[in-house]
Amino acid sequence: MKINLKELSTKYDNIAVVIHTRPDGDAIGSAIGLYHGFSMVGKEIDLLCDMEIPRKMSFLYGTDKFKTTVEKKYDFVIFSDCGDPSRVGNIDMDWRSTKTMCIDHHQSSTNFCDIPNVDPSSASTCQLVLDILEENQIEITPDVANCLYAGLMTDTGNFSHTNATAKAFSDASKLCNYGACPNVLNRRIFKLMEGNKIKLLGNTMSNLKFFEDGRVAFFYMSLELLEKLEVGSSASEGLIDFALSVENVQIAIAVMQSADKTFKVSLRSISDIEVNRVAEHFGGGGHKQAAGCTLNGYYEDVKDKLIRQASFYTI
Ligand SMILES: [Mn+2]
Repeated sequence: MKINLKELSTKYDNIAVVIHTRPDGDAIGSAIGLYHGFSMVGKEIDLLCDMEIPRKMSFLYGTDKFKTTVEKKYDFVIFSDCGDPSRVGNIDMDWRSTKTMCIDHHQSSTNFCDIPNVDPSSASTCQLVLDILEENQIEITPDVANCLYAGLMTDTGNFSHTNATAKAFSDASKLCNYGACPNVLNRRIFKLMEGNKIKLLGNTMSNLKFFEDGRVAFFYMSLELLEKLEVGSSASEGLIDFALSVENVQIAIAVMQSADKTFKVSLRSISDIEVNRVAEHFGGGGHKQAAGCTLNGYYEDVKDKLIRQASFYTI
């Protein structure tokens, strides 16, 4: 057994699982899976995320367990679905002086933990957590199965990206056997949209710009627009997939202005185009078909730089 939950829970007093900022289903689901695993061996651990769990995901069991601030000193910290310590955002802890472990599947994962468990061949971190729970013979309840399924579902783009492999489907099947409900999760996570988000969708898509003979699609969400439509930063999630669904588009780029005036960039690509290399050029990272980075400067410059870099990868 690679990760023995019982052993860890007796060896360490205060254990925390920390996930990346702007948490997605995989980060949230994997952390809750770990919380469940530890609690089944009699250990109460803390879950940390620097912001509130997005409303879309807050129906999932266990999301009320997350804390946004660090209140104690931990002697063991697990970074789940988090390829680099900078991704934890405002979680303020001296992780360098504690024992750390990673459970992650990002290609761009940096080797910063004492105990690395990084498997880029896995479509989601939730599948790695599923393996850990099974290895530790932890009973997986329907609630926990739903959390893990939610992560697998979001990271495979509802089983539509190239990482939706036979393994992804067999793990999904396992989770269904544990009681996960794909139809409920599909509706809550992929279908339901808040009214204001539909407005944001309408606005961004009607202002969609095309470059490189239509191979690159680009849209921008200013802080002013987000405030006018009264949508939070998480409302942008998923909109980029509409841009990528336009015929002939190979790379979609979404730029969102943050409250601190930096530009948060999301990138998506069709198969064979490694958009993580575009993100990495600007100090970001991610997966081949879904990546991101943060840029500073003037909007027009940021836009030009991104489109120029993306153009190197179109076919
Ligand atoms: Mn993930």
